[in-house]
Amino acid sequence: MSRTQNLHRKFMSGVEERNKGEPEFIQAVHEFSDTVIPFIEEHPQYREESILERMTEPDRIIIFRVCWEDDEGNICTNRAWRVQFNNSIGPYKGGLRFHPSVNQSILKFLGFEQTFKNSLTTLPMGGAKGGSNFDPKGKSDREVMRFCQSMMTELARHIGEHTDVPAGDIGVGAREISYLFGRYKQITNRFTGAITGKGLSFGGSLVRTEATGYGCVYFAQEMLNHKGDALEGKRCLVSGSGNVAIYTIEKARALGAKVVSASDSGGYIYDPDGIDEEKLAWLKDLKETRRGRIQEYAEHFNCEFHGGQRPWALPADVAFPCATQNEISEHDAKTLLANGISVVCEGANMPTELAGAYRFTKAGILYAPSKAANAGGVAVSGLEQSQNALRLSWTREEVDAKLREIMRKIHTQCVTWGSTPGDPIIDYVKGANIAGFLKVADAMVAYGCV
Ligand code: NDP
Ligand code: 2IT
Repeated sequence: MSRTQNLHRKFMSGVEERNKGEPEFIQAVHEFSDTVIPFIEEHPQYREESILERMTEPDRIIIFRVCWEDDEGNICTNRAWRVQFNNSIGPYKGGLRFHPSVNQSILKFLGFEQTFKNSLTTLPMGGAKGGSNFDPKGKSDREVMRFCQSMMTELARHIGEHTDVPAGDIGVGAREISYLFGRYKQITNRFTGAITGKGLSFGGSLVRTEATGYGCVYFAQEMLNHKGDALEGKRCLVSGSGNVAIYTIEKARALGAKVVSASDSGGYIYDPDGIDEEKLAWLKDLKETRRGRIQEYAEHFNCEFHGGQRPWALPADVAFPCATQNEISEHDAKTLLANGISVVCEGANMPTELAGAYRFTKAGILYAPSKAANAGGVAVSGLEQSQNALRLSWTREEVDAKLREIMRKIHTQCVTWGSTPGDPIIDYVKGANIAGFLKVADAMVAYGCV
């Protein structure tokens, strides 16, 4: 075992000891420190200042009870969190997730990843994440409204445009953001950009809805172009059918790729002809308006539905995992590679298990980790904050051009820090981790012991 591998093992045993019962958080730190520790060994000032030890401890975690009344008048109780991970380079920023699986480990991993993702965007944003084990599925709009209002009654004390700026994530879309912002504005009596993803008539930014998916496809395009290849004509797999998946499908299609799958927690559809414009419009209506299930797509368009499965056994050139964490196992990674996958671009946060991610890196394919590939969403959130502060709105073309430029810059940073002289293969995991680390680490060094 090499010296740095030994250091990594020692460091991780401390992290595991301090974060018992938090497997997702430990996984995220493991992946990050694996590439950052060798870098720190070459730059001892970060070791002398214990930067990695400090970075892996959140600034604070706020945990609170959320009580709300359902339509039958029953009092329901949920647990909510805000993990304010690191505000070294800007006010805390990151989404809110509503899903029954939400727990402290998942929110800590997301807040940790967000810190470096936000650093990569080049915008001044710290890292945070929040959410609740509340399940919006099957709830009426009024129930969701009462939950959001109750949650914000507490959350409002901890956020603000210069403090912490939440946004959406799984289970939190336009409807939830509107309810949350409405209550925030009422309580504080201030109309500020303290939340992003707002509606266009009340401070939202054009392209924010599309930004994560579009940005993810722009990143895949950057990687392919860098190798002299293009997305056009490529056969793509997408998982999920929520915000990120839908706009990944839309942009991939617009750039001439063929997307043959989509999924939800019930299973996946396989559409060998590709999801075209008309089918996508139908899918958007199904998911964004009718809140239906992906199985209905297969019934409506007469294609295959595979219940309880993920689409990774289908042969393809490019995979865009866009549903949730750990949705690509090591076995799935092996299957994808055996079937000739050449690009994996992560729309979801940490969708690949550690062992699967190592397989992609070892195979030398174009593998874009989530903190680089899905940063377009938070980047346009940052642009929404800028527009709110300026009290004006930019056009769709302006925001889209800025998003493209940000994704291009993230790609350049990954190439700078992920290249090895004499080796044409770029390690995007290493590149994203080191580039994301540097800006935060330099700020922490400058602040001294705080
Ligand atoms: P949505 O709630 O809009 O959609 C989530 C999709 O993933 C749904 O199709 C959902 O299916 C599926 N899904 C969620 N949990 C599971 C699960 N445990 N097993 C199987 N399928 C699941 O969320 P988003 O599209 O916003 O988020 C998707 C991913 O992208 C997440 O990892 C999120 O953190 C990440 N992300 C989101 C950003 C954003 O701007 N929204 C920005 C950057 C990253 P079902 O409806 O059946 O639950
Ligand atoms: O994971 C993410 O980057 C998001 N859910 C978006 C966060 C944001 O503040 O827009």
